[in-house]
Amino acid sequence: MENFLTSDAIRTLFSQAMSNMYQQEVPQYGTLTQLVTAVNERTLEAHPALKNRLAAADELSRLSVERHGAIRVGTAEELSTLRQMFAVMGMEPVGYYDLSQAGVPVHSTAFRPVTDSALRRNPFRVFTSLLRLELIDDDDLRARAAAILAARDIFTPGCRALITQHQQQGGLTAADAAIFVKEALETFRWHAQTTVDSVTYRALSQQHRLIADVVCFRGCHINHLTPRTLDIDRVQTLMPTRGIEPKTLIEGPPRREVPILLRQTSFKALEEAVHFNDGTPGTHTARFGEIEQRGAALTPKGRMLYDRLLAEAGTGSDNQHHQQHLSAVFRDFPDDEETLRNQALAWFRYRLTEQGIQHPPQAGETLKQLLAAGRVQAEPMVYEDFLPVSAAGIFQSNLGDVAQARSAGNASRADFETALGTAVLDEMALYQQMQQRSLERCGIR
Ligand code: OOG
Ligand code: NI
Repeated sequence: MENFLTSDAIRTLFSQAMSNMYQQEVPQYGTLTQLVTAVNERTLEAHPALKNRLAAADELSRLSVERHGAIRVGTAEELSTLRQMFAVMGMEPVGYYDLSQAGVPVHSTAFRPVTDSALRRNPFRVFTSLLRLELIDDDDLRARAAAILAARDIFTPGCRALITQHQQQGGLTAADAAIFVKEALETFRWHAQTTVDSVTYRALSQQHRLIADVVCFRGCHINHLTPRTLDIDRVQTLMPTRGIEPKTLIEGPPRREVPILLRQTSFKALEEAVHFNDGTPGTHTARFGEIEQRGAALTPKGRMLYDRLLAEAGTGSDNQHHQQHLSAVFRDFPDDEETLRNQALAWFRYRLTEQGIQHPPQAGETLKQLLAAGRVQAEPMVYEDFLPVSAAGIFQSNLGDVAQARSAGNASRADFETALGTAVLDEMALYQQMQQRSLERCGIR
């Protein structure tokens, strides 16, 4: 029996290699990561209670390795091969995101680990979008884009071979895993040379800048990597001191006592030099930097309340006012753990305290009694996914600020799953199972 590396270990090698590559490619990402690390350290020093609870929930160690990235692909074959590539790293497609309602001609999923232990080790996620060529209204241009995409292979032969080998053997040795990581990285590397001439590039770009970004290159370059901060407001304020200009608004919920879901901000995409294959020079704007602050995962009931309040708040043109307004609107969202739990607005992970280990739950004792007696403790679960409205805001801030309306709400989950080659997992079911299993581990049924 061969000695295989765990998928957790391969994922960590890969996310580290990706981070190193992106740091070389986009130095501002390195600067932003340093700022996030500094702010996280200060936040932990200033809030020992936060530090203790993160440590108790075994979440402190994952913080420094935690990242998400984003990529965009053009064909069903590319998407399904990516699914198989990410499977080697223990990452599965979770959730369906329809961005067409925001005028972005893509639909997406998030590849991420799904088990408690894998998430604790390294929750690396990749937000992956599939271009919807059917939303290009010019017939000739659509056919041309499809032909260009059909002629490229964004995976190296070595990467394809190791994916197959993994499927056949059920694992990879450390030596093979190292080669796999190196080969897989090639898919996400930046190419300054386009596969098309300047006329084609411009025609596609005029349809939608995203279309040119997906169609005109040899690979699906990683377009951002996002470290997790414990204080996004502070990082947003400090970004200009490091020469980084943030987008105007922080996306997502307001600052709260008990953070919920996901707050995000980014800096604008860089205008980078490219060479068209007719020999002329030009520029392309795709790659940027982003940070996120993660909070509690919400139940469907909590999520409905979030969506309603977010829609009610609308957007603003000034972050300070927008945040104040959001905070006012979100007064209707309970902001203490007990109420969030009692009203079943958020998911929780339960564990036995020292006392609970000494006096384990007996048949007939209720969860409420055990919590009151301090024998069981509840921690909100971290939200591991994304938010479509925020994602649309991030996309748009990088496409020039004018939204290009495409098709108002045109979800096509079935088409996406056909392209992917499998159904996406339901994130709510995953949280529910994690909560249930934590209760069972405590001996509560
Ligand atoms: C993806 C944008 C969405 C997020 O964090 O919501 C995203 C993209 O621009 O390709 O990464
Ligand atoms: Ni992102």
